[in-house]
Amino acid sequence: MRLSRYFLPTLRETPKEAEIISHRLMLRAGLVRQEAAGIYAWLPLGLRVLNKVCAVIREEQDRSGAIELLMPSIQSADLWKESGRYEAYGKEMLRISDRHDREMLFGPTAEEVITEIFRGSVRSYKDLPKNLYQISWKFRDEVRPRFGTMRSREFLMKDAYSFDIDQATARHAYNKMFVAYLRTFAGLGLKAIPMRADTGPIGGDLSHEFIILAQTGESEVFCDRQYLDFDVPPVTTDFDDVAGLQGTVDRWTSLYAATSEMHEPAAFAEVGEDKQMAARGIEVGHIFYFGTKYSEAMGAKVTGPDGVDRAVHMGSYGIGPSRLVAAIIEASHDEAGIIWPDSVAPFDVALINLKTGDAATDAACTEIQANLEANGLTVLYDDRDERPGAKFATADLIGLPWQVVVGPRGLAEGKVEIKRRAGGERESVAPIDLISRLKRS
Ligand code: 5CA
Repeated sequence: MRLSRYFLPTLRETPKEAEIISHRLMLRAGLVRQEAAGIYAWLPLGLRVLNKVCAVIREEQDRSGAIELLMPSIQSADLWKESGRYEAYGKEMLRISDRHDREMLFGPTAEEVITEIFRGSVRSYKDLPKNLYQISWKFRDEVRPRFGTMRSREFLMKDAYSFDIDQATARHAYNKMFVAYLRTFAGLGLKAIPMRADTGPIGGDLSHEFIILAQTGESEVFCDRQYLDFDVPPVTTDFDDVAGLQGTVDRWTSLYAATSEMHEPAAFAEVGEDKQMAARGIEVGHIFYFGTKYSEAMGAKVTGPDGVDRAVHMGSYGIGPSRLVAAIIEASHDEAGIIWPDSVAPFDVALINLKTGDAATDAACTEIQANLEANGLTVLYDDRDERPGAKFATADLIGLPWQVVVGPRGLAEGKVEIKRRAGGERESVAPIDLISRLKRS
């Protein structure tokens, strides 16, 4: 993609309304634009990152056996009256009436809709277990939307819902998501720690929040620092291995880790002082087992092997992709801008032409772009008629993992320069060696 033809409205000034670094950088780097309080447009560069985050999430959901579907964002209030949550949810729910004065709402989550789908289609224990997920926009009329897409009113959520015949199999479904989440956050270049959590309006008694440590995080967290060195379950993990998965979850829940709502100072005191960590964190995922809370209220039953009908055991499992984009920036930036982990970078390479208009330099850049793209790398080619300083600043700000710098002086010696955005290391290479160099790491 040529930058001169792209849509990248970067800002030179730091927007005053943005309190935290990720919000400032998302606005400055032209990733998002606020359209109303807590409501954002995703601009082309931001959308590429958001899509990459979703791709990593999908890959791990699919690997664990979950199945994707898509539910409506506008839901009928009747379903929520059945579950008893219509009144309970309060002002956070955006209530709408249609032209026939029917009560509708913009879904803040989808337990009711998925339960309705399930009860309409599944009758027997033989159809279980099932885990169905979607990635879709949710709306919560937060009192204080803030920090950009970190706590917005409209936000993207991956929400999965598991259905099982009894508590033991539901536990396995919970463990599958637990392990899929560990892999997902690692795949996004993040260290997330599962913490015992409060269940809030979702309900249930078994719940973990996945927290990323960051100074600007909204949650106060207390945990054993040894979690930071734990190995993430490998790609070869067998999700059908009940005992194996339980072992992994047991290990990842063996040490102290709790958010402030669940904090027990006496238990925390038993963690050796050198291992105690009191920090701030960002909640990027939240999983719940809530048993038959919704299935009983809404009549979602299956016939068991004994011929007797029983309410299914359910869990729900959320991740916030739009929040994650901000969280990744909180975890990975410097004073010049964003540093994207490779897995979510909007393009792999920023190709910088130091002398746009110079025939030889232009030709070399065009050829390098074509060559990189032919080898599967995505390239944002800065062909604008700007000074090199401005191009370097843009490249650092938008944080693509690699910069390839092409100028007449280097070309005269048969070289271009590569810079790794993360560490800032520079290297001179012949254009022909670019591919092998960039693919090596
Ligand atoms: N139904 C359950 C799980 S499917 C649920 O709603 N869980 S939740 O309330 O914890 O939300 C799931 C995830 O969505 C959170 O972990 C967070 O990553 C994201 N999220 C929640 N509220 C917001 C918000 N206001 N802005 C951005 N992301 C949010």
